[in-house]
Amino acid sequence: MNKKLVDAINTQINYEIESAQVYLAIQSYIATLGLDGFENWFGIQFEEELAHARKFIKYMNDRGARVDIRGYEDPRNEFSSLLETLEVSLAHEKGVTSRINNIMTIAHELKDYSCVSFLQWYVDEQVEEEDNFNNLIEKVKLVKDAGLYILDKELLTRVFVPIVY
Ligand code: OFO
Repeated sequence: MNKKLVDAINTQINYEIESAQVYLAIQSYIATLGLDGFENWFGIQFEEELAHARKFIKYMNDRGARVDIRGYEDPRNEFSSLLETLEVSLAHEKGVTSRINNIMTIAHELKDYSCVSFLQWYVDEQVEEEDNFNNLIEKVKLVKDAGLYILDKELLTRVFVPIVY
């Protein structure tokens, strides 16, 4: 693989693991609010981010490219409300989408069509990631305390679905 693409994917692998830490920190904060469903939901989000990293790592291994695991910045641990955690999460995912799109641009420039095909999964996944947080923000704004209780119970049912890598 071209070094420029290897470097870009290496950076993204580490950012996916950093994303997992972002959501683990949010999960820890939400645990203090007594919202078991949201706590569960963010725990699944943590698992998904690690799976995103592993899927990239598997692909790099399959292409004979070297993966470098690096250190991370401290995630944010303090928030003022549930809604703020969701808004922070949506902003985070928009940043991830931009990063994935940049890697896709590099893959196109290098005519690495295997990588273009592989990256399409992440392009599609980011639509779902942003949609998830947009939906939760809208729902949390719509419901009052009683509704929040019902929504929280609904989120308890989210389970981690392993991805293929
Ligand atoms: Fe890996 O998609 Fe969220 O961050």
